[in-house]
Amino acid sequence: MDKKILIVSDNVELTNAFSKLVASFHNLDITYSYSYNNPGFANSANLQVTAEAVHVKEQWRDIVHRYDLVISLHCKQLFPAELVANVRCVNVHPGFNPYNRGWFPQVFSILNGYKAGATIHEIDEQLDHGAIIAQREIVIEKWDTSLTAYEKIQQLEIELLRENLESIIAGTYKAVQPEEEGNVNLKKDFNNLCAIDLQKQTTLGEAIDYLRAMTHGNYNNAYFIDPQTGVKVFVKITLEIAPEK
Ligand code: 0FX
Repeated sequence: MDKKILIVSDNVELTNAFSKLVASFHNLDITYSYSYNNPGFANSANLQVTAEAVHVKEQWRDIVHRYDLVISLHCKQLFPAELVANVRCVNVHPGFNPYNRGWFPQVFSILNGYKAGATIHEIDEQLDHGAIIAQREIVIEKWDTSLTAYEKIQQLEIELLRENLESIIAGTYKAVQPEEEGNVNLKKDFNNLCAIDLQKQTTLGEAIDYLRAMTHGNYNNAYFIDPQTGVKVFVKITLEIAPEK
């Protein structure tokens, strides 16, 4: 009988990569889905699969009934306890658990120096917390921004998926509980980071680290308010490695 798998994702690139990886597998019945509050996902020009909206808190009974396995590829919804207790749920996470679990891990790794990377783990009731199936670290260089670190992490997530997909689907991996609880950052922690205190005393090294942590392509993250005019100004940094002489 076909194994029924639900993919829940709010990340188009990972969804497309996953669909390519499973193309060579047989006896799988895969449903792709995205968060009910992220309708733009389904209309994304790049999306290569058909996907339906899902509200995991409201639909957990149906999901448990219908699927043998749920895989989250950056699903922005928290899985309820009833869901994770009744069907095997696996998460692909853009961080090196248990360090900087939660929101935008590489941003916090640039700031606090904790390990960054990708982790595939079983989902339990806590955020990015369950037993680890596979993980690998990336090196964050002094010239990396949030974006360049994130690009490395996303490639690593796809590699880890490629290497472990068979055992994830079959459930034959040996998952290991993280040795520590680590630390968690929430969306509000990131939002708090965005406001620049113009009076804050720091070293230039720390200031550069802060700005590269907040620089992610076109996103407007870090900002200050001009005290004279009240104008809000977004700040990004450009880092360029000098050519070798
Ligand atoms: O999907 P995702 O890469 O990851 C987030 C959480 O970090 C992760 O822990 C969770 N498992 C997942 C479900 O949700 O987030 P994103 O696609 O919204 O953002 C990707 C990167 O873009 C982020 O790491 C930093 C950057 N970014 C994003 C937003 C929305 C910004 O710099 N500013 C922003 O406002």
